[in-house]
Amino acid sequence: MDVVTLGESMVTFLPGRPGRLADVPSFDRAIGGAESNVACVLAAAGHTARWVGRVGADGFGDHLVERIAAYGVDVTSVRRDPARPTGIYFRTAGDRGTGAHEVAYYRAGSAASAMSAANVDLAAVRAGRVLHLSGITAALSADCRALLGELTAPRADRPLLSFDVNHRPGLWRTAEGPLVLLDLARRADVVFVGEDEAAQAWGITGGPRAVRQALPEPAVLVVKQGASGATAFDGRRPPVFEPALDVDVVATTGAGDAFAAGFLSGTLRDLPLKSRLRHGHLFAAAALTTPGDLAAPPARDHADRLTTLDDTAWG
Ligand code: KDG
Repeated sequence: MDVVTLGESMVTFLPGRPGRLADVPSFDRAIGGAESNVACVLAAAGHTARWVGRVGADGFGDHLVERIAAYGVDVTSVRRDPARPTGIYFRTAGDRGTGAHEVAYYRAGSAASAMSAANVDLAAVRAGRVLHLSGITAALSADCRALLGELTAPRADRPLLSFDVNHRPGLWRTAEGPLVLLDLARRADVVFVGEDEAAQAWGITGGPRAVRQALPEPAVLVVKQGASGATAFDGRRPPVFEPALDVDVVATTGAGDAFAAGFLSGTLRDLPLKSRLRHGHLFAAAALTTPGDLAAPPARDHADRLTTLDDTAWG
């Protein structure tokens, strides 16, 4: 198995038209969940991927498992909880200029929030070359935080640990969120964080180098700089900045997951840092130009052709 991801997936309700949540009359059902998004995109990019999660024994749980499996993701370690529901969420169409949108989560007490080291198959989680986790899971419950603590603890057979900070202030019920996220990021081998997240969570405002100063531990740190691009630090050479593709944004949700999947795809293939960043941007562009949280990236040979275009084609 190339990659295993663990986290909460939700049935997502996408607005039938733009406007405030209060005004949108109908929604289309889709799927979301940062970590299963990463698994789906990696599977679509030709990697073997497993998603580990917990959903209710309900129709929404069936829908999630079936849709994620249809991407080619291994779902054999997903557990069903007869006592708790599958999480769902609604969102509005992003503002065309800023991408800002309203989100309404219905996930408190969800099946996924009951994940713990006692009910998750830890061997299945550790069975990949890469284990991808995100800060969203830490916000779900104390049990989920303890599970992440267990999975990120140093041990000889730990897979390459990838961590997307994914700071969701609206999900945290305690004030310790930023510190928990910093601690988890420090334990990981590959970390993804937005410049805006670093400012919001940790008060770091000096750009990518300031983020690196505060987070020297991960072997690879990727600081995402929104529409302008991303900077990667690997400790072996000067940081590498790559501009993002200039696309007409339909919805920003899921773009960070697609970026992480692209970067990890390049990591699994041992591509140079610049190429990993370009795969990240390319996969993110696919997500940015669709309304849902998830979009399949270009096929591998196509992605390779696009990411090896001359620098002039890349901004
Ligand atoms: O990154 C996209 C995710 O935010 C979305 O799919 C839903 O996992 C989700 C969340 O917790 O917001």
